[in-house]
Amino acid sequence: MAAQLPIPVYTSLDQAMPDLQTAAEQAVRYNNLVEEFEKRFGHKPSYIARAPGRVNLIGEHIDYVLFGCFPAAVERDILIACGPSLATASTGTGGVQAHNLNPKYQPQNFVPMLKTGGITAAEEAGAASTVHAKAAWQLDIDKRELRWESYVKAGYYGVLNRFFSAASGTQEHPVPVDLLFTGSVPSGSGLSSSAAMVVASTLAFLTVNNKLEGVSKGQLVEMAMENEKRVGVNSGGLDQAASVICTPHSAIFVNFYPKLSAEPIPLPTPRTIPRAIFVCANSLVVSDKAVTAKFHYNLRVVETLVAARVLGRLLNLPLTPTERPTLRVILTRWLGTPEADLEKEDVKSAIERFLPEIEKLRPAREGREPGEEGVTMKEMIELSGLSEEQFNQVYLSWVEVEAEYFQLYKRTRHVFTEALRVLEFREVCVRAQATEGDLPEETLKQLGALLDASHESCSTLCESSCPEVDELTRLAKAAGAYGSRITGAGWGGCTVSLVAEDRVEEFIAKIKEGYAPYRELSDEKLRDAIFATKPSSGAFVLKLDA
Ligand code: NG1
Repeated sequence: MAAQLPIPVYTSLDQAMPDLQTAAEQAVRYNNLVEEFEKRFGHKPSYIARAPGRVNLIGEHIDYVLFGCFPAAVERDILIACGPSLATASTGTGGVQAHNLNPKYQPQNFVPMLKTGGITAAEEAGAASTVHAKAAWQLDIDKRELRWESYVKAGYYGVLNRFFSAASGTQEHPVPVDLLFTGSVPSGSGLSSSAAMVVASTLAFLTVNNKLEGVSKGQLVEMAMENEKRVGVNSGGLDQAASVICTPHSAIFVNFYPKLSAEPIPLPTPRTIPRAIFVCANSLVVSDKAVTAKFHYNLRVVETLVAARVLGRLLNLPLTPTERPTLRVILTRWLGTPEADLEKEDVKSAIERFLPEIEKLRPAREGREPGEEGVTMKEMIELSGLSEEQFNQVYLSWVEVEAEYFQLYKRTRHVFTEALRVLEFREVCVRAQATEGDLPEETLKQLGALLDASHESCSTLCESSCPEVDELTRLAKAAGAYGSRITGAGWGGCTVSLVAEDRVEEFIAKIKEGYAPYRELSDEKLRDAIFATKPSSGAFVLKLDA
């Protein structure tokens, strides 16, 4: 249901913020952005599009396999002041002037081109306004290099191809747009600055082009997911769903199969004795996800996809040579139940029953050195039952990956145990919600134990952690956290820890003392690196006075 709601459009900050104090605090930032926009572009912006980052409480590296996750939006966000451009001469049809308040990110101008097989439709037909039947919009995105405007272009792509392509039957042209960005989500930290950038950009282009009406939250998530793939990471929908669908005071249980759905679940902390909150701590190890994708993120995507086929074969399930089922789909085939009939409780018991089956994937260890317990590319192709050509076509033609050994068993074990922990986490929260009066500390201990187990699995089976993040989780536990884990894609980035509210200051002081990279930081930088989070609202548009 939450995914079917429209994107909120507010006319004042009081409507958009969970309380008046937050509205007053944020007003300074919003006003400054509007003033700076006017200085740079010579006219007032019409809207501010806003998309938050997120902290994933539990459920890592399972969204692209289509298992549910449990994120909450954070208060840190991306804001874009935007409006139709007056500088049509320099921006052209649908041209964009994109500026960023952060001087690190240089202003960028770009114009989308409608191309048919390498030449523009205008070149082919000799008229700038011709929209060719097979033409598609193109914006140059260099996937080898991380550039801030790539996320803006990625957001624009989906809007162009959905609303301004010949296939959509329109003769309309996109309007030239001026954009001014500001952001408070630290990049490369696992708090999803990239998804916030793509969601906010998609939203800004939809709004300025007057295409927001009729677009549901779920549709915006799907567009943003598709758009983000253009930057080179084959991500699932966790970040985009959190950034778009979350509501204040709640996390969401987001499910991707058989279709996107989201259930807001209030966190039990306000009624637990003691109260507890989530604290994010940035390891300050920056993971450049787009650049390392071939041996980190995209490799996990391919390993889990191949594991699904191999497991399907070992279990004698029906498989066609050209399909690429996920582990979630393999579970459904093994159950033989139509997916629509499955409730969360059924998925949970199905996973519990399925866990022994995945042992079939365990590689024979004979003749292998420790640490080489995966399979080579040659072995993996053999196990898939496909010819080398078929295998390359289905699993490698759309993505670049690099590994000596592919860890089909470890990744699969991570996926199913993590999917189970998410459902258990949800269950504890739902039970707490239904309980009258104060909740016992036991509830926090249960949630904490699930966070710890999740981290252990990310570290040893998914292998998406790094020594610094592991150290931070150990320090967090020693400083009294109920549980602590890596959040987000990993190989750096942030941890999230569940901490008793009355011990947060002491907790932060202990981490500062224990984690060497924090000792040098100024108070301001430290506040940026380690902070308590309140679940915030999802994306919205603020309509400004004309
Ligand atoms: P972050 O932390 O934003 O890089 C990535 C993926 C998610 C999910 C997590 C791991 C993107 C945009 N997001 O998140 O879909 O797979 O890793 O759980 O790539």
